[in-house]
Amino acid sequence: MATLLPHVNSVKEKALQIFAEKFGEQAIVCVYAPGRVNLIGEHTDYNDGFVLPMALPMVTVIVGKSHNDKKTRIFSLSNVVGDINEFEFKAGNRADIKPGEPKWANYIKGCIANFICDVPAFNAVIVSTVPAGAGLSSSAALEIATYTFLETLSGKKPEKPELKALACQKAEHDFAGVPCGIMDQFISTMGKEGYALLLDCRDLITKQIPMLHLDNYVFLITNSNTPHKLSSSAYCERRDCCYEAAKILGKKSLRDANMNDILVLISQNVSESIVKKARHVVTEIQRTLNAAVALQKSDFQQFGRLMNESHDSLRDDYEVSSKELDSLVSAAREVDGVLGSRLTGAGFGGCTVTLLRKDAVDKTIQHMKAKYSGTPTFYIATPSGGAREIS
Ligand code: NG1
Ligand code: MG
Repeated sequence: MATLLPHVNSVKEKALQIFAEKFGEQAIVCVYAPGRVNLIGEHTDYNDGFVLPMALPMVTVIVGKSHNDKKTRIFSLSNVVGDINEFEFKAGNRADIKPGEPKWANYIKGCIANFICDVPAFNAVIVSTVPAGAGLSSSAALEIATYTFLETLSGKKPEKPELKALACQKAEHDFAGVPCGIMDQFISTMGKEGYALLLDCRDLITKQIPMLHLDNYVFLITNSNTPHKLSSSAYCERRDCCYEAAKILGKKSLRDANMNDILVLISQNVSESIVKKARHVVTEIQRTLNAAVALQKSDFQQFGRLMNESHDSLRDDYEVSSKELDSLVSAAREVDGVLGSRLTGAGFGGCTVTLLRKDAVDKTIQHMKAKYSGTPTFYIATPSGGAREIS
């Protein structure tokens, strides 16, 4: 059976109750932001390419209230937080806020530092159902939830939602030290119920793709429960390879490269590793565009094929899969009714996403469990809405 996710309202009730116990009064601001699953378009965001994620029913909820003394106090209940789940710091000039320990608080501090104005001190409780380190964007959910909380608290919003996503990406770069692309913050902000989001990471133009006639099909997320280590050098190394390839080709980014350019790299005796990384990016950008067309046409067979090709390219060319992810993907593909399966997120661990017929869900889960050496968790991914205030 797939794990049942609590409804956002029950997460909110829990957060409100903890707030009342902790701070002896009622919270008045309640917001949430979702995690996401990327359906296709992996390691393309920082290459100015296309991505096709959807927002999940997994959410980070923040409830709180501003007050007149000088200290902001945050209490967090999520699996990201180790032993220290309470944190306080001096509110005031946002330019004075610096990253430090505990690490989880840096996402929050980074958002306050990158907000459009100074905010008063506040008390807050954070409760999240987005698993951490699983490639489902727990970090973006925390950032976007924080930013949304600050918007509601201050009554001020940036002119465009893009600026919110960019401010949170900057928080992740500067405060968490993760040089991530823009996909996660965008989908957590702009997710729409029933839609996937095609995002052009070059000019930040978005297109909502309706997931029509999905009735008989469903996306299944499988958490390998082998956490990925993102800030680990592997992500940065891949990024540097791509930038190097673009530089050799005299292009601004690999978005401007095509298969001929891959041949150019080969003819110039560029290292095989760089050629393969570039080839993944070039082919993945095209696959993502093709997948968006297939989804729009409800051509799920084609969508599934493209998911399979994406995984194979991530495994063989980009070299970011793991034996756990490969084994989950192979097991899924063995079941009749499965149209496609791939790793999702940065790789090295985390989750897979599988497109399959609804009536094949139970036997697919059973088969994947039987074939997998570890203990996986399963979630049905329904396309959900982006961050908002909850009244
Ligand atoms: P995950 O692994 O889901 O956190 C990371 C990046 C994305 C993107 C993907 C690969 C972070 C926070 N996010 O996602 O921007 O580059 O890898 O497609 O690093
Ligand atoms: Mg993350």
